[in-house]
Amino acid sequence: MPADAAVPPARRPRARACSAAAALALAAGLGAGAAAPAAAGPPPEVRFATFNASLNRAAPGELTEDLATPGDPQAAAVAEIVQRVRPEVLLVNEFDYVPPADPGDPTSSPPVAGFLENYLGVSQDGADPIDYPYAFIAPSNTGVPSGFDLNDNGSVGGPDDALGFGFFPGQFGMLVLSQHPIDTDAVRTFQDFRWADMPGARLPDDPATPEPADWYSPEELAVLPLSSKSHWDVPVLVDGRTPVHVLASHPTPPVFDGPEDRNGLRNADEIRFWADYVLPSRSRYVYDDDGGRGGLEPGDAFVIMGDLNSDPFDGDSLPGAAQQVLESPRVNARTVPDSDGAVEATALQGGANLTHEGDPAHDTADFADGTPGNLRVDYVLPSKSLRVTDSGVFWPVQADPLSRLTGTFPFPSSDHRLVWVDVRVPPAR
Ligand SMILES: [Ca+2]
Ligand SMILES: [Ca+2]
Ligand SMILES: [Ca+2]
Ligand SMILES: [Ca+2]
Repeated sequence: MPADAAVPPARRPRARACSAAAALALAAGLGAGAAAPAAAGPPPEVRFATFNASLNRAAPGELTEDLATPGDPQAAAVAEIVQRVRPEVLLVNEFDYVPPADPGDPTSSPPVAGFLENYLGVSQDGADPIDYPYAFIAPSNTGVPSGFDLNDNGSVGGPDDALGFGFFPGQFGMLVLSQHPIDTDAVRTFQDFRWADMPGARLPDDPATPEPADWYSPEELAVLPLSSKSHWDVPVLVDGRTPVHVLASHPTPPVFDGPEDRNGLRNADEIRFWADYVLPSRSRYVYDDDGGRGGLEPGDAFVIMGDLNSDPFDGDSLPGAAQQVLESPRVNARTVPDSDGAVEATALQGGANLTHEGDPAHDTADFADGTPGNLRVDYVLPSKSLRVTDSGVFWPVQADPLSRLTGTFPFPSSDHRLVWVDVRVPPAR
């Protein structure tokens, strides 16, 4: 096996009908999607990736501090993975939210600035630095006090009574980085959309009472959002003109609860939100944080990205939860990103992995092997209008020197692996 088997080949945008200017841009190592002029030939390929990078910390300010200078070994390993794969559009899950110093410039959020300047922008162990001129961040429900005893343990407060599990507001947030411009005015967020406002919401039941779906009181449901972090529709403009909607989220883990399964049910509805959002016939109930109604139009191109905390076959999520998006008539899920490293990990780690129904090559997270085992939980799911040309999961086999970046527990970077998909983006009409 070649030493760099886990590293995807560089994209070849317009390789078959390359203009001289585009060839020069490529030779100069520029992101051709962002830099190349419009040219005849096949539509540009764009690499989209999602990575739950575990860039969360135990207390507010810690991530800012860790990224303010080079030398945080975990952030360096995360950055090197990004530099090796070189996605043009990247969703980072588990990146603590800190408001930007300049509200109009997301890259001025201190940990974002630190990550860009001190890690991604600096060669990590010989890999080329990578620039992301465009970014999007926004507040997260994690760690925001609800004022209610949501977990019914008899006291109010703490991470499990927050609007989304977290020890402080913004912990486990999200970050979108892009080499293509972001249509900032068209971004929509769904942080405040209430779970109870979803028709047919899977509201949990308190098994100790005869009334159905009564785990949460009406007062609690009046404040409880659907999204445990946030749901974002971030349109990136490929080549500065063709919108592709990045649909970013990080549904709650379906565990850490009781027989009422409040987290499993919420996880399934957080995933369902996108299945509804991409179908005009099902999205009428949706409202965003600015009061805008509805979802995508029939012709809109999109990529659903994120750690959805649901494997289609194994683990603890509700049966069929991941299938809501995988089997959507608008989603192109035929090509499943895979890796040799995940197959090797299942063989080496055994345990629950050996009883899994899902193909181990599709796993994206290295979880405990007693339960639940390694799972496919991280997704990059393009719309059917986008043709997939290549894809993969960055999970090198142990003989690959880059295996030092993913490793074994306790992981040098994250318990999740970066998932990437290349798609052809037809120019907007
Ligand atoms: Ca409580
Ligand atoms: Ca009940
Ligand atoms: Ca494992
Ligand atoms: Ca598995």
